[in-house]
Amino acid sequence: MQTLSETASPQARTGSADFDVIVVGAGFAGLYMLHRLRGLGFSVRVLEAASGVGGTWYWNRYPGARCDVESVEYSYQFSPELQQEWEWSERYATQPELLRYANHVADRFDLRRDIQFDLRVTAATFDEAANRWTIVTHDGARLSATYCVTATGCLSVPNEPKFKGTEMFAGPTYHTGRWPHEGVDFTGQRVGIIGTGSSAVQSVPIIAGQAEHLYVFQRTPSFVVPARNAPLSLSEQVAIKADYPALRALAKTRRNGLFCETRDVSALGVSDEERERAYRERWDRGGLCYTGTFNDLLIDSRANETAADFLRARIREVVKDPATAEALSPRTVVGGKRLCIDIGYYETFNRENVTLIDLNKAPLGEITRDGLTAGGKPYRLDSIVFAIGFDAMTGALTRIDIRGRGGARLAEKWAEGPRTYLGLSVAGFPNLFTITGPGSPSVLTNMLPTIEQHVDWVAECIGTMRERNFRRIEATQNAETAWVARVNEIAAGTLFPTCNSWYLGANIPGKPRVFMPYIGFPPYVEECNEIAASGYSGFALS
Ligand code: NA7
Repeated sequence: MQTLSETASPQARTGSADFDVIVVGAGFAGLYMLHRLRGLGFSVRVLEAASGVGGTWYWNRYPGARCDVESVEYSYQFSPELQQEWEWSERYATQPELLRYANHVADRFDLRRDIQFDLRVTAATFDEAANRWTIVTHDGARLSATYCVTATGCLSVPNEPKFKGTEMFAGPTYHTGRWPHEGVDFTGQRVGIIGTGSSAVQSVPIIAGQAEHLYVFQRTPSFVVPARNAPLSLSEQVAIKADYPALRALAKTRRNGLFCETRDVSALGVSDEERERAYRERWDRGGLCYTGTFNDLLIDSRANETAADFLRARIREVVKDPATAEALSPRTVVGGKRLCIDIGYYETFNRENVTLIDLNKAPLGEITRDGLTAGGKPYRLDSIVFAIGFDAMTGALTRIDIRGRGGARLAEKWAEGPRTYLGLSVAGFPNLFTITGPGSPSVLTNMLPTIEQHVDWVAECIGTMRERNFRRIEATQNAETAWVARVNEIAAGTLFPTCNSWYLGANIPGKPRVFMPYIGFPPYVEECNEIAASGYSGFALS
């Protein structure tokens, strides 16, 4: 076995190297996985396609990009010192600030020496005889490890623009999820943006402030609540930091892992005045808490409609043109697609230089040399922005040629939808762990605590394997089948499946329509803990 110092050099890219664990991805999950495993004395190598750490915050540099979870919550808690020393400047951190934080963590815990950047993992094959994973990177380098941990992120593979004629367009095109590092100045340009999810809601006000004219091409309007972003004062930070352990503990009792509570009251069990007052209070507070105004918003469509009515009324108050206000008003379920939080999104549609095009009334035709057509009408454009989202949750995993026992391919196994046990492990793929994989709470929660819970569980599992002299762990077929059924059963009791969201893969043509996240953080954590305490029931160990 080579030592870490021998393999840390760039030359290792063309050689081979053996490790206890290879981690794919150096976002927040990969960084913490490395730290934990290193602490247990394992040899670890992290392979990262980007030139730096940060994962989604490395790539998503579009104008206005910021996290929709509050910065004091969207942060690690594994190190009380880190938690106390880092200072967030705003209620919602911008992408540059989040990237600075990721870099700070990498430096503070001396993580870089075990990370190789600019290396895209293309294949991972389990060798049964050797009981090892062979990992192949884009440049042909081969590395091997007893365990492979994927920390590839839930929103890391952009949805490719497959519009007819894209290649004909004479001007530049941009994808919000792969924004140029040097930034883009749209001054004096006619810009078209396709998509109205969170990335567009954040970038539209800023692009509109630069462009000569901005055309927003909308297929489905999003529900949007105000962020109420503001600088975080020193006194606010001091108060939160003094109370951090209690706040973090409380968040672990919440379905979505956030500080703010879901009120245990039905939207239909209160008077009209009380309901209006409750929505107003959450609206004024701003942020994702809005869906926690009542306990039945995501399970009862009549309850949800009251939350939707309140939001639609707010759109009409802001957007002056009634037809535009109506087009911006969603007819879907609040929270069924991820709620967006905004800073001046609706106000932007009152600008003279902004036009909303409802693609339901004027379907997208094709992209041409000079722009695009919608409803048969040509729109002359200098630049096009694709804000069309991601091949979420499974995209990063199925793009790697992952082969388990008997050469079985993960992408084939998941052809009808992802199948996992706990969202962490896949039958037929021993010693493979998928951090925040499909079938775990992941994107329905605050990602950072969820990542930490998975990483801690995996680290403890690998440590226990070593302690007990086991070399192989694999989810049983029965446990996996039962888990997939449970994930679906829970989702079926909610309104989530009614929306064509990326939670269901519905945004990607041809992707199987299967609800991927597990709903409910606390029971999930409890179950993971019980499984570990029972000696890993549902897994075969040898
Ligand atoms: P989203 O939320 O998936 O939004 C993508 C948007 O692009 C959405 O409005 C889509 O409409 C639209 N879209 C996708 N494909 C097309 C085509 N072919 N034609 C027209 N419009 C299209 O991605 P974001 O990047 O905004 O946000 C992702 C997550 O990041 C977000 O949920 C937060 O968690 C942070 P559709 O709704 O599918 O009709």
